[in-house]
Amino acid sequence: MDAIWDREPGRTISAVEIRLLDLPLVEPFAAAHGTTRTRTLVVVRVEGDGRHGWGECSALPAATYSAESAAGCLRLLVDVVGPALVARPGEPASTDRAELDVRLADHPMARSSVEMALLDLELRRAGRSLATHLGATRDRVPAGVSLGLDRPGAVVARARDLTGQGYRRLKVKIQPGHDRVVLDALRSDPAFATADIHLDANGAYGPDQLDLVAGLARGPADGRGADALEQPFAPIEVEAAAALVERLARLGDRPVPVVADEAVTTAADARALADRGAISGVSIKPARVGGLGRAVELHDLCRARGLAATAGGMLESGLGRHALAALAALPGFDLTGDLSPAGRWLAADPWPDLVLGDGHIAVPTGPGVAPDPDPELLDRLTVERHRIEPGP
Ligand code: OSB
Ligand code: MG
Repeated sequence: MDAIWDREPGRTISAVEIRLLDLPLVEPFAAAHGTTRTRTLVVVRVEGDGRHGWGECSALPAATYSAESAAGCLRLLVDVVGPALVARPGEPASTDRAELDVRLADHPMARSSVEMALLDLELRRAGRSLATHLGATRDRVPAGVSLGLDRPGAVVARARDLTGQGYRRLKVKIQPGHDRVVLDALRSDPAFATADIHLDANGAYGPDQLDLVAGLARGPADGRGADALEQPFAPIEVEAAAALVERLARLGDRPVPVVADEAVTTAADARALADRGAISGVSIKPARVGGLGRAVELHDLCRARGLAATAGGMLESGLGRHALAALAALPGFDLTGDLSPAGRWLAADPWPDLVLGDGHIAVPTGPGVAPDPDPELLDRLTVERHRIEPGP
């Protein structure tokens, strides 16, 4: 899977183009880690042998969810990674994998974008779809959608609209003071009494709130609870997470999964947390974990360790969303993921979007990761453009 990083003789990258885009949102998206108002987004285009490939760096406009930001990734990609990727005359073509990995070690989202662009180029060359390359076993995946923080009544109205559109899972953002009341508002509506509802706290709870958090999960005593709890505690609160997993396990033989998002960057993170009993599932986001290759590695790890897996989104453009849909078609994703078209939040997007139909997202079958963006819209939404070619 990671072979894409290896230097292949004769396969050179002749130019790298890095763009900073400013994509308008349909409306602000609020979560415990902050509110996203406009989708500043970095994309990477690699060129070689008369072909090209596109990659998305899904870092958010500000470093709120993780330590990476779009602006920070842009600098790293423009100043360090781009120049390392292009071949210089008289020098061996392109940097080798180990070198790039060192440069990108602390920037999984930047790494993910480069990997996606190189992979897109290779897959287009081979006429192969990403889904086939990753080992997809399904041609469509159930659609799931994430709902930002809002007043309970507004969340219910939003949920009604989204289930009407066919979404099969609602991932509802929560934070202290905005949890039970939202869940109760949903569950007391007959439309959502048995709906698949996940709660995502983005680490907003402290260890002293274990009782409250545990009380949000569906259990024998509370049929109105949630079906999954995503990142209730901050990543460092491993003991609280372990106590939660243990407490939920006592409630029945099909315990509500405690899904790590921010707490897992690497497979080693997931192994360590699983060893301590502090997770029962992982939201696998290609961007957060450093790319699609590592996402597949985590998927395999989840299967081997009996952990639930869900494909997680980062408010990507249609490009990143195409990659997410291909990944989500792997057999180990047993919880419905963040599988919604980018048009759910982007008011304008140069990339073709995923298609929602009959409560499912069709897994893309075309060559490469995604079709090409609309060049005019791309230029119109570009705020910075850097082209890196071999130096003299
Ligand atoms: O915590 O899952 C999260 C978006 C940006 C950063 C973090 C998260 C999210 C979402 C949106 O919840 C999920 C999506 O892209 O559909
Ligand atoms: Mg999350």
